[in-house]
Amino acid sequence: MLLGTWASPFVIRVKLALSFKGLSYENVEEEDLYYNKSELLLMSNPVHKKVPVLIHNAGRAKTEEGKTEALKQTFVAVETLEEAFKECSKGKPFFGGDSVGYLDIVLGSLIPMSTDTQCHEMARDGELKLLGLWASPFVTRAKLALQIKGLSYEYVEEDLANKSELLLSSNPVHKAVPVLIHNGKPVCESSVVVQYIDEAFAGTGPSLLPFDPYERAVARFWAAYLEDKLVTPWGRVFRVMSDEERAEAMRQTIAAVDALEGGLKECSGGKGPFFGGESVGYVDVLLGGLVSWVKATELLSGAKIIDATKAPLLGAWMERFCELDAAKAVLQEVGAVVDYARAVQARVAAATTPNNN
Ligand SMILES: N[C@@H](CCC(=O)N[C@@H](CS)C(=O)NCC(=O)O)C(=O)O
Repeated sequence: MLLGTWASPFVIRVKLALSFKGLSYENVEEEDLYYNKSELLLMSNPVHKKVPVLIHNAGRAKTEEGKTEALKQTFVAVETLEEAFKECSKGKPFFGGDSVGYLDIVLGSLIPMSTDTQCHEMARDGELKLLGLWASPFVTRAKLALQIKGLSYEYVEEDLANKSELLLSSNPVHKAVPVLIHNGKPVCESSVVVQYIDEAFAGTGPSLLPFDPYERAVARFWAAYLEDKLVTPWGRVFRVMSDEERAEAMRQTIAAVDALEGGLKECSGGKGPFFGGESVGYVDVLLGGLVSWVKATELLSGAKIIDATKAPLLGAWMERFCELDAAKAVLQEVGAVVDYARAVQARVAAATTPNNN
């Protein structure tokens, strides 16, 4: 089911995707998106209260009990198939005997689902180079993902005042770090880099994005929320000049933490302290890359961004995250970030102060 309004370009995107995939769906038009949103919309997208919302398999097993039951039924079916194999193959290698039969084809079509990751890994393993800047929270995300996956790579520190030819040719659009270069091919934008590492090295180390497409969509929703609602205003804290503008940027950053607390609850499913549940996942890496900067911003401004009394799950998340070996290996020293942030603010002030000489 698709909740939308005919005029929205964002809804049209989803309609196009559904149409290209040849999928039929129920189109539910929001009658009055501005003054009277439907209960279904408010329930389905409580964070932004916006269309489009795609509702898939509303009746599918969502609870742990439901999933366990579904898994049990799968195992029972496998046992039955084992018996059927004995009966059909009569000691030969296939259901069809010496040659492949109908059941071999049906079952064989499922094999890529279980071996996909290994094939992927063999095909894509190779040389990895990371162009970075020690202080950058975005580069820290890439470092965390590589560390968690246990991948070795060559690290090249960039001087942003004098960018290398390699950086300019690898990221000609933004000319920013991080850039991950894999077998000579550049990948830009930290969130894209983290997803790439997870997908290209699916057979190595733990998975960052969940296997289930719905859970993956939920993780990506919170990743987008983090970028739009928290990282964007927080970046302004260091780039604006007036105290009023800085206070407003801080207010928006802190306000975003409220909803993120709900996101942590939803993603972790009560299974553990992380967005990924018991172990770190995609959103943990994106937020984790910011941790030293969050602490430095708190020291500089005197205001708490992640306040454990208001956001207890995130407070506990931060403590547990900092205890991880990967975090200890990668996160910047907070004092060094404080000095760096002061230098950035001084540069911004010098650039915007009129020269009276
Ligand atoms: N949205 C980008 C942001 C990357 C970014 O802003 N990187 C900064 C360093 S923290 C940079 O390289 N800036 C280029 C410059 O200052 O010219 C990402 O997530 O990768």
